Amino acid sequence: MDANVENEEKMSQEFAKENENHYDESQIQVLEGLEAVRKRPGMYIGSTSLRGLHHLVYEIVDNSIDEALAGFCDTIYVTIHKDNSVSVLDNGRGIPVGIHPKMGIPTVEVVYTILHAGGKFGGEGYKVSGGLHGVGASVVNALSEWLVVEVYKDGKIYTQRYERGKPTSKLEVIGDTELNGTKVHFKPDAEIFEDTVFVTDTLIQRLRELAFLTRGVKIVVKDERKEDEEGNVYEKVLHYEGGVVSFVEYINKNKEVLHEKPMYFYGERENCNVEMALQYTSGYTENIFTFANNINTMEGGTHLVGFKSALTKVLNDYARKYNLLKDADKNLLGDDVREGLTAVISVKLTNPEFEGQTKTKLGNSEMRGLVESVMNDKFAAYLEENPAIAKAILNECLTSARAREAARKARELVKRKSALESMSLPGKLADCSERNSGRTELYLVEGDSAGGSAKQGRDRRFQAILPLWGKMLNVEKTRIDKVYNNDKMHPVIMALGAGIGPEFDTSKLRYDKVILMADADVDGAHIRTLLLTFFFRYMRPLIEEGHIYIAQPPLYKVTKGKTVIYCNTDAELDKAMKEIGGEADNIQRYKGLGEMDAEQLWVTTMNPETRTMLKVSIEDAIEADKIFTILMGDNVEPRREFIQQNAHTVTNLDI
Ligand code: 1YM
Repeated sequence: MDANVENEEKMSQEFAKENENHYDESQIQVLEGLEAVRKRPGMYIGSTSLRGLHHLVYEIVDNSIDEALAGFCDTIYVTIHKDNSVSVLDNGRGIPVGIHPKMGIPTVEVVYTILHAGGKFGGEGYKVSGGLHGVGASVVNALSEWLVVEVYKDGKIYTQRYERGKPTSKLEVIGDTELNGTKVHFKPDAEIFEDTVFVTDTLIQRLRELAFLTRGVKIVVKDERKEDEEGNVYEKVLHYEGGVVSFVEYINKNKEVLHEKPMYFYGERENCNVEMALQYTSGYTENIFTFANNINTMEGGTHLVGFKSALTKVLNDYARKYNLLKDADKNLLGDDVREGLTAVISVKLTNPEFEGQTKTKLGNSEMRGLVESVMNDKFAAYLEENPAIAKAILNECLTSARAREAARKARELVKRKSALESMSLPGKLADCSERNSGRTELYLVEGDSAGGSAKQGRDRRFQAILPLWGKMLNVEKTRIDKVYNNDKMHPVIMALGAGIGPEFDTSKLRYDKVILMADADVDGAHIRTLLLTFFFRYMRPLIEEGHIYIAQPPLYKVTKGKTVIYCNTDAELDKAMKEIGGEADNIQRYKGLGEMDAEQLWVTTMNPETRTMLKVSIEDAIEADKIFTILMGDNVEPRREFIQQNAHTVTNLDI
């Protein structure tokens, strides 16, 4: 904050009263600004769904994180209260309370009521900010039924209350304190949000990410809605002294690693810096997570490009220098050197430019050079200093290059086949007649008999059926070349027609929806998990772009006279029983898809007018990766633990 503001901060609050003109002026700005936010909340927080709701918390926490990055705060409390209000408390300097020279009202009121365009006002030099860049506080206020801010500063407790963004009191001193910090307590407005119930895990996932990215800061999450038997409030402490190194260790927790400690590299230039942690595993998947100013840059960008290019160059140089690659050998490719790699790259910069479809691609060209040069120097030095680790890593890269060559041949085969349209589609596929892929659906159906019913029951204009049978491949334990060749996966790859792995291209997809249809029993769950693992590892855009669905065949059929009601859950069954007055003629419990005839399958599960389906999405790629590793990987112990912890969430499992 600039010197002017600091001077003004010392002025008394009475100033505001004497300065009624200023006050009027700023009041008009308040009303106009907040009106805009309430009219079009999506413009400011993305959406008014659960995602937007949680976003409110992140906006407030971002201000505390900024204070931590500036070196003034090390502890943040986030509490979900019983009424689904949330409070955030930090031990920073406290938002300034002095009169703002331009606005004539206390600065904290400016922060909470005036929609400012970008960056914290008064900021100078090298300062970075995430989220809406410090402008989020007034947005959160506008979208809250009420919000109370408390500032602990200079021995006093200041407080002000707002409703739907408008002050309902002036900033007041309500007591003395020895503490420093800021507390914000708010209740999201039910007039704005579709759902106002916070999901603890969703908050924890993002706050954990922030705790990793802000080394040393302690974030304590409390949920007063949840109590254990002794009446203790649920509490989770997120505190990682290792920063991005801890982050990589967390991701690799259940994986076999090639070197014990992740590598760590740091570098900076005038206005930006980069931190990286890397650790190779013996697995086959590449896990690179990139962040810019703490925002997950899911679509990558310049920092990722710089990282990849240096990684490939350094490993090739090393392999040539020590004759691990012979003169006649081709260079290692990017895919070879990233197999089994887990990395977290976090950059901070003053003016980030976010591009791409979801505005999560970093555009600043200077970041490519910085990341590339830090990696070139420090990673090369690391390999020289750790020859045993270097050798272990290059060994894996060389094996991966050989597997890639085998995979290329297998993929060529797939491609050659699909070049001839007639040969390209698997024999078991009952295709639809519609050619416009915009509304077509592919059902992947477990078992030949259910496949038969589905074929008869479907609307053949836009619904295609591919029956799957026999033991599906567990891709988590299989190298890429074997996946391409596999006779169970091959028909799926061919039917979708969009390639696989690095060449997967959703624009070539032959169907808009890919619907997994399997029984509600252990085998069905297993097939679903195997298919989802496959899509997650080899066709991730399919999930990310929302093409994967899970069919929900009914569990019960209730008949009374001419009335037939199908029920998906026990709760629905209860409701149906009440509707028909308590007594049914026969309740039928479906054990599997095979028990339904074509007509029933159509009515209950396939007719777009009446069916319910689950859409598969990835809320959090890091958690998804962990769960697939646990469920499908080699380690038994974490799997046992996971199943024990989650058994209670399983419904409708018929063994
Ligand atoms: C629970 C939310 O907002 N903490 C917080 C915010 C600020 C400061 C400290 C702060 C910043 C500066 C100087 C500065 C903010 N200040 C402003 C503004 N926690 C929470 N803690 N002194 C205190 O950036 O120079 C905006 S946010 F603009 F008023 F300085």
